[in-house]
Amino acid sequence: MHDRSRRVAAQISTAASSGGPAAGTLDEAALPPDVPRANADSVEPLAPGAVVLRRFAASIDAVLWQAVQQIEAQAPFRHMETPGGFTMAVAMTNFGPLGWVTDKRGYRYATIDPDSGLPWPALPEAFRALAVRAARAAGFGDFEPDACLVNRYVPGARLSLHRDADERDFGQPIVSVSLGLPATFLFGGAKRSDPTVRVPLEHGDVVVWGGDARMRYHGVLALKDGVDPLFGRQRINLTFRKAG
Ligand code: MD3
Ligand code: FE
Repeated sequence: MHDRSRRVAAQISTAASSGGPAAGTLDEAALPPDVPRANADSVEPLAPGAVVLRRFAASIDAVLWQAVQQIEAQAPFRHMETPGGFTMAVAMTNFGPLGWVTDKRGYRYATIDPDSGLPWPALPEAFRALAVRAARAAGFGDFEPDACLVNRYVPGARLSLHRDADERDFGQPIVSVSLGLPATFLFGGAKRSDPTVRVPLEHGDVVVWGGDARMRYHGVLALKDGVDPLFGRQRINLTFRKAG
């Protein structure tokens, strides 16, 4: 095992055995106002079931960026419509056998891109490996994603509080990868009206949401303007799911 992996593994076992607060409460002590940012491969327990792997994806950002650019040719980003008739501020597309879609008929996973009539682009192996490694690092050894929702935020775009509830097995985690401009993530509770905690997420940060965190409300504050050296004036978020 490399030194780096050993350090991460040690930190994870510490995080896993430290107990933390009761389910449904946030470990405020794990969320200092100034979370370290440039700290390569640090592991932070965020709440029961949620682990932040700071900059876990940073070393393969060029591969991720290339694939995100290439997806435009087969399955371009689009602003989907919610069942309530609103157009989403976040533009979306998907990699993998299943893709998340929303329209007037509702939310669902679909094997065919409704805009093109074609399957979604295959999940690149580097994406799959990244998600599997992150899930394993957080204690989910049997995670095999079949869906990768790709969210694109431009300055001003936000994602309102929601739960991810369209997957079959809520025992499987969701792995999220933040790329490009930094964002403030809102992490709520079991009810929409529960208080939220703000979590800054930067380029390369990976979060694994499982266990008691899996069904909690969450969202993203309006993206602040800026320019990322690689991704430019946008934030890309990948969410890996076992949907089917
Ligand atoms: C917490 N995306 O695509 S990723 C989404 O940054 C979504 O684009 C956000 O919420 C984004 O559904 C946040 C973080 C995330 C994903 C799934 C979760 C947080 C979660 C599921 C349960 C709890
Ligand atoms: Fe979500």
